[in-house]
Order: sequence, then structure tokens, then C-alpha cells
Amino acid sequence: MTGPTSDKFETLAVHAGAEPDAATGAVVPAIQMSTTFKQDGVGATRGGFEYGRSDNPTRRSLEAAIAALEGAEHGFAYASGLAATQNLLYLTQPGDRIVMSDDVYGGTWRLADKVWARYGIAVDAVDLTDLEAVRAAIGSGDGAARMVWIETPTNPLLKVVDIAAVAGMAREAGAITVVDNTFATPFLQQPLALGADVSLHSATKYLGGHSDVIGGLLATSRDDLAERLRFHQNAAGAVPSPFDCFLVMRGLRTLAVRMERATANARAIAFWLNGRPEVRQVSWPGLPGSPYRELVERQMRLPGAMVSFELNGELAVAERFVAATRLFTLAESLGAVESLIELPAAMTHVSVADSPLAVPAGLVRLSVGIEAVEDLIADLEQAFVVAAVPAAAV
Ligand code: P1T
Repeated sequence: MTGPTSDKFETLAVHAGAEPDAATGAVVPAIQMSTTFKQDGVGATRGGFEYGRSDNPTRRSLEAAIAALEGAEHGFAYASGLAATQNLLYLTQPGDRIVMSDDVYGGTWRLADKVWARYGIAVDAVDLTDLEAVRAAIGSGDGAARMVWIETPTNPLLKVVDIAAVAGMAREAGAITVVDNTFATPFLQQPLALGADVSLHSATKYLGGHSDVIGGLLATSRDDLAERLRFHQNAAGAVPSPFDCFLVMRGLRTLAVRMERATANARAIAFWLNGRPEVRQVSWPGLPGSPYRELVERQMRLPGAMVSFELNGELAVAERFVAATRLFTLAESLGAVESLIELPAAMTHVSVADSPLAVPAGLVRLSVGIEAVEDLIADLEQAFVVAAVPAAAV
């Protein structure tokens, strides 16, 4: 059920985790809804399947697929990105310290700061683009951090973290490096090859790709971590439905072409925004002025399809602007075929208000989809007019 191998991502994306079914020749893995599996004698299973929470054929296909795409030995599927995040907590003990990127999805910080903290896990928010600060924060010896949590590019500021450098420091100190690879996807970035221990996804985003499934995935090549993750996946039980696994796998088949198109659109939009008098500052890691451009070239295939920017004027201007677009839908989430727009401070990142992760109130975040880019630019242009965005700083 692992599918053919290739050193070309585009081929793997189409085939990973699936081979034509031995009995029927079906080219798509079946959605196996059975919650339990007949044993031919006590403990004598057919293919290791006993009970649907512990393992399921459709889920196993998806897990094989994400492992193949991340260049990993092991894959794990969960009911959401945060369920995958929660399962990584089970690798820690009370008294442990985690160093976390100071710009992450608001829900990741909320889980760490409001839940993990109650179980004796300390979380330090650190600018992981500052390697001296990272070294100091990780520390050494008995007091060293137990886990380093990288998100890159970060949500929503689109900072880019040097995975190889940070993972190297973490390894020296005996810490586990996790990379939330949601914004990049394994098509653009391969965290394990850069030295990370675990790659994490909200499969709800680019991997699913169609705004119709909530899911989470982990990939690792470390057998010791895999054994503990497998145990906790079953013990805690936050597993996805077989239908959800099917939807994520269906999304994976077109991941490479969607990412190429969405990134090309994002490039055009970022350059266009960068030249507009209404716009104060644009973040897209591929822009010529970006401090991350050289690192992106080293670490990523392409800079990705997320863009964030600030407009001239008060917060009310930004609020009017995001409500004035017609093709860009005002909504949380990202990574699907349709373009979305939002204000992180008031929407996806409300839970980081008054924390070290607070984001500028007027920051606008775009998840650029695969529509015709001329239509997307025209939509933003008409929204400048409708929202009466000032053409110069006021
Ligand atoms: O929503 P869920 O599938 O549980 O995934 C959480 C998550 C994890 N990591 C990153 C980088 C994410 O962006 C998310 C979810 N983010 C949004 C809903 C958002 O609009 O940013």
C-alpha cells in the first residue's frame, strides 16, 4: 500500500500511498468505514487491523503518503492540525521547557500557553530568525529546552527560519526539533532533510487543498519518536475519519500543480502590492527587498502563496478593505484553491492578543488561490477604491 517510489515530488504526489487494489484493481484506495476487523483467532488479524481507532486501511494509505512526501519513515494522521500538535506534547514531561517561534498560528500558541502550561510545560516565545537568541534560549545541560518548535514561513508575518541552523543547535542540546510545515508543504520544503525530527501539517490547508476537510499529519524518521507517537495516537484517540483521510489523499494528488500556480499568483500580487501607494509594507519572502530571500533560495523550492501587508490609515480602513473584496473571501483558514483574505489580529490570532506574539492590528493576510491572477488583482484594486484607502501615509 505504499505506492511506487520516485525522486520526483510531482510523481510521488500523484502515487504515494496507493497501488491498484489487489482484489479489484481500483486505482483509488477504498474508504473503509468498518470500525472493527474480524480476527481469525485471538490476535490473528489480517494485516494488523483490529479496531478503527488503532488503525484503518484508508488512514494507513494517507500515513504512507505523507511519509513518502516528507522523505520520512513514518506518517501519522490526526483529526486536526491541533490534534497533531497535541500529540507532540505527549513527547514531553512536566518540568520540560519548549522554545517556540514568536510568530505561530494563534491556536498553537493558545494550546501551549493555556493548556500545556497547566501540565507543567514552560513555553518560551523566541524570534527564531535571530540565531544568537535561539542558542541562548535553547541553553545546555539539565536546563536545556526539550523541544524547539519552528513554524516557517511563520503565520502571519511570513518570517523564514533557518531550519538546518536551528535544528543543529537543538540536536547539540538534545532537544527535539518540530517544524510546522503547513505554509510551505513538503513540495516547497523538506524539514527532515534539513535536520528536523518531526514535520507537522494542518492538512486542512494546502494538503487537503479544497476547504472541505479538517485534518493533521506528522512525519518522522526517528523510530523512537514514532513508537511513542503511534502509542499516543491510539491512546488519546484524536484520529481522522476514513472519509477525511480519503479527502486529504485526493488533495495530495494535485498538490504540486496547485502550489506552483498559487505561488505564481502570489508573486504577481506581492509585486503589484509592493508598488501601490495605498500599501505601507508587504511581506512575501520572495520579494527582492525581503531579508529572507537568500534563505528561501537555500531552503525552499518556491516562496509560497501566503502574502501579508499593511495599508495606510487606521484599523477601520483595513476592516473596510477586507470586507470590500469579492473574489477574496473574508474568512479564516488558508491553502485552498479559492483565495481568502482576513485580519489575523481580529480573527485567526485573537488568542495571541496581549502576548509576545501579538500581531499588528491592521495586518491583512492573503491566502492566494489558483484563480486567474488578473481577476485577483482587479479585485484588490476595486477594494482599495471602495474602502477609500489613503494613497499616502496619513
Ligand atoms: O485548524 P487545524 O487543522 O487544527 O490546524 C491548526 C494550524 C496549525 N498550524 C498552522 C501553521 C496553521 O495555520 C493552523 C491553522 N490555521 C488557521 C486556521 C489559519 O487561518 O491560520
